[in-house]
Amino acid sequence: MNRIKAIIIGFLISSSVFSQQKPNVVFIYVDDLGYGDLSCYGATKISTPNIDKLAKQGVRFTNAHSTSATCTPSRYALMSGIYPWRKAGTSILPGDAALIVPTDKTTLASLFQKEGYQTGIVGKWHLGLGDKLEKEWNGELKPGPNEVGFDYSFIFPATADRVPTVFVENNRVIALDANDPIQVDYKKKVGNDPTGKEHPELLKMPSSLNHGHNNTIVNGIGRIGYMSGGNKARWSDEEMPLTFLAKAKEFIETNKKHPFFLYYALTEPHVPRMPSTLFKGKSNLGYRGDAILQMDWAVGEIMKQLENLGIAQNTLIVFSSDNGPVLDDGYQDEAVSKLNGHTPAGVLRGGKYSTFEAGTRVPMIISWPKKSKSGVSEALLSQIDFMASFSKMLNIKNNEITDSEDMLDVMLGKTTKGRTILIEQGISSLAILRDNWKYIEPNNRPAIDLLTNIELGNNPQPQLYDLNKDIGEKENLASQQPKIANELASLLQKIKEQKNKD
Ligand code: NG6
Ligand code: CA
Repeated sequence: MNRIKAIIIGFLISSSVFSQQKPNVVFIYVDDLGYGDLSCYGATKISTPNIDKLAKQGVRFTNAHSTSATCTPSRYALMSGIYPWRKAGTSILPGDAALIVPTDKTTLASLFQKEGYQTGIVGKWHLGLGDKLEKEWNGELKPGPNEVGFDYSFIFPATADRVPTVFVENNRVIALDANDPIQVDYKKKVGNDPTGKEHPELLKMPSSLNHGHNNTIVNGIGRIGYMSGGNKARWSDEEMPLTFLAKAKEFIETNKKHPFFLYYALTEPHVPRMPSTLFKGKSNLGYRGDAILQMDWAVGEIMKQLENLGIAQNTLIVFSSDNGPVLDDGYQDEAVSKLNGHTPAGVLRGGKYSTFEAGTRVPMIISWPKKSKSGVSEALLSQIDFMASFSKMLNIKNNEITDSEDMLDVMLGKTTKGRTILIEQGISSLAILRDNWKYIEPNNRPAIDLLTNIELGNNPQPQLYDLNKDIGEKENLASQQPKIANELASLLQKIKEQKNKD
């Protein structure tokens, strides 16, 4: 009897020790932040002291990538561990799209949930809600984040420039008024709210010409898509990021005694850039710079809170961006005219949407004070690898994973032996990296996006760059090195043809 007792007690002690050791994870995911936008990545015209501090205590990666040069596919990959170009329907979603994350597969969130973590998402979602386009915005918006592994969710559905501009908490729009039901349409106008197109005089920030952010006006800003109703539920742009911060902190406070996984997806510095009053004009670089300062401040607030609660040592923080930078992405917000020599993409070519490096090579910092080393790592790493790496960290065998690679030791700075091969997804073409070589498949789409003035990386000829010698992708070596170019072309083809297990 005593032996059995001892075994039980021993088991309880060891499992409680284990549960104490499990780190909390705060995954901070920002929107459209470029490789050169932070002072720890070399920016001199803007200072981001809080993120710099995080970089000092953790590992700062110089060759880390989102899977894609836009938001929805990058976020899909993060959640699923599957390259988004394998799945139709994973490009930038409208605000009324149905959920694209499968509810019957392991996600980054359900991985933690199955291990007994409290899981939460606060911020931008952009992976669809409900099972079809037409939905009852006044009812339960199911399935959503809560059906794919999050115990708690406080989100806005798509992007800040897309309707509906409301918060959705655990499947329901908050501050909903039954007498003022919400309707959303992306094809035709609904209700009587003025649009930016009809009433540009009502706009506090004009839309850029030809970008089309001129449908329903909310908070003096023209949006993509039409909405009516829900007047009390609509957030203001100045308030929304502060609300997200407050909710993220509330989630941490509630779960401080329990292992938690928080996916905190900030909207900054995505358009429309309309920072809170405190930050307006602070950067001297226009609202884009101000939004970056606001974002840095929010990261600092989270770090401070973790320290004050005494859980900073055993909390793993990831900081990264969903795609590269863009200046004019729909609004006349002086992002271009007030740039003042700042280089959002740093030394890289291209930007958001691009198959050149600036499309997907983004800032990434990982810090787990108790376990990770500090320093700079040049290892090749992708956000798609979090699925396999966190599975490893949690001791979970996950057979569904195919494209994700276990990079836990790289993430913790224990080795710099990262990936050897990675696929990058621009808006209209794919590229493959193998060691120092990068091959971009030929593509007949425009070389430059006329709206954003970004070089997309498209070229009817194959492109090959030696990133060790030419990180700015200036010299196309495809005709000088046909063997390498052909090898990479067929490797890319082979990877494309691989079937996923689902
Ligand atoms: C583009 C929008 C851009 C932005 C982007 C999504 C136009 C002309 N441009 O289609 O403003 O909303 O979609 O950005 O409509 S992302 O970071 O969420 O991918
Ligand atoms: Ca984005």
